[in-house]
Amino acid sequence: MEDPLMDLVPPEEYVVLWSFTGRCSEEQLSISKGDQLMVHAKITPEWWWAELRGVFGYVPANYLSQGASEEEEEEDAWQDEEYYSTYGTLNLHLEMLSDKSRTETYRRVIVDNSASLHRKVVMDLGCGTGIMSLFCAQLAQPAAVYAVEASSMVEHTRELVKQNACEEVVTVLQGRAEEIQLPEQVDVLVSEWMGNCLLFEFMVESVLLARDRWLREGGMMWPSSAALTLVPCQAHQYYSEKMAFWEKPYGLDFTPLQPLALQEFFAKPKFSHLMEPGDRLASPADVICLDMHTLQVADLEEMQGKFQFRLDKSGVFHGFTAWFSVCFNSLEEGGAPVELNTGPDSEPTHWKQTLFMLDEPVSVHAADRISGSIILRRNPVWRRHLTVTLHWDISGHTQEAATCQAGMKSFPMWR
Ligand code: GJV
Repeated sequence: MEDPLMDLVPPEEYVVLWSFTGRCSEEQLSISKGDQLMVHAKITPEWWWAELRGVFGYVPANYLSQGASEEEEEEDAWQDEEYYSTYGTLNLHLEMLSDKSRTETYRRVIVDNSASLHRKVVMDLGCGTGIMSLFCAQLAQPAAVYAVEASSMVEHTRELVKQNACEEVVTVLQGRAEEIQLPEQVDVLVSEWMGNCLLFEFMVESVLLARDRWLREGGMMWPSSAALTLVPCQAHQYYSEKMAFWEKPYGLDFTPLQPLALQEFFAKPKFSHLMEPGDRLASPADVICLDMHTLQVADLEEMQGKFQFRLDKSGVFHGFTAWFSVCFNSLEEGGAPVELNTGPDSEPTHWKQTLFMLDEPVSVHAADRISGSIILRRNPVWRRHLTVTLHWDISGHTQEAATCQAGMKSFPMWR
């Protein structure tokens, strides 16, 4: 048989249209709808040799596409129908409003800036039930607040504005921020757009587009900047619940299920993780910083950050924990900024933290160094999704020699 390497072409990126479960015995890959993979060789018209998250195997060619083209597909790529319908019921609004740390921070920003907001024009992008707009109208004296909301919640928002006697100041506009028309430019654009790992959902794109259309020159973005923070950590409890569990349940050896467990529990990041203070192996570091006044939509396609941690204790390196913070600059020259931090040292928020588990835990020692990079790649088809890739090098010293161990793992969020 001919060597398949003979057919090598430059690898090409494809996206998976339908999920497929491969057979290990035939060297096939299991792939999920929306996965991005690299095709290295088109071995036969039916079966291509591809790489997904560092693993090679055969995939059925007719399950792959080189990207969305038709308009209909593009709309679906934002999953807007599904997305906005989840904001049409109370559930998520209740979760956001019950998050005191989040909601009180936005209120604090308005209170601290109430004098400067006098006669200013404000846009509240994705106002939901209208809470920020109501804060503005009641705690400051803006000239106007335009509350923009695309979900059907907007019908109730109008009523709430009336009920709280703010209809003179607050105008509720129904529609997507990308499409609505405002009667004037605004001085302040306020929005609560942050998702898990900061970018998930990519509502930030709507905010940037609205900024470029409606924020007047020199206007203020709230939040004004955002940062993603990372720390190498232990996760004994999660590891034992999902992976060590199979070692001896009821005295039986279930370890053949561990590869399944790896795929099912550790392939994607764990949202809503609460990192215990004792689980961190080093001091956290900001790896990606965004300036909301200068950030461009094109920048969102790929963001990269580097890190170098020096471990302050020995333990087990199970993975990385990530969270974000945002900062609201003062409208007054020299005024103090307000920060909202979703990390483990701050008051908990509904975002909690995000845990990225390695495939295998690594024993590490105080003074070891973990350096590397994080890349957030936006999914080319599913525009609200992304893939997070972590590269790391662990270097340390034993009495005899220097040691070094490298690793890499990609995590789809969610597709
Ligand atoms: N235009 C109008 N409303 C929007 C848009 C948009 N482009 N995008 C999101 N929303 N922090 N991850 C609305 C959405 O319907 C919901 O009510 C709110 O903004 C989401 C805010 C929290 N999501 C987040």
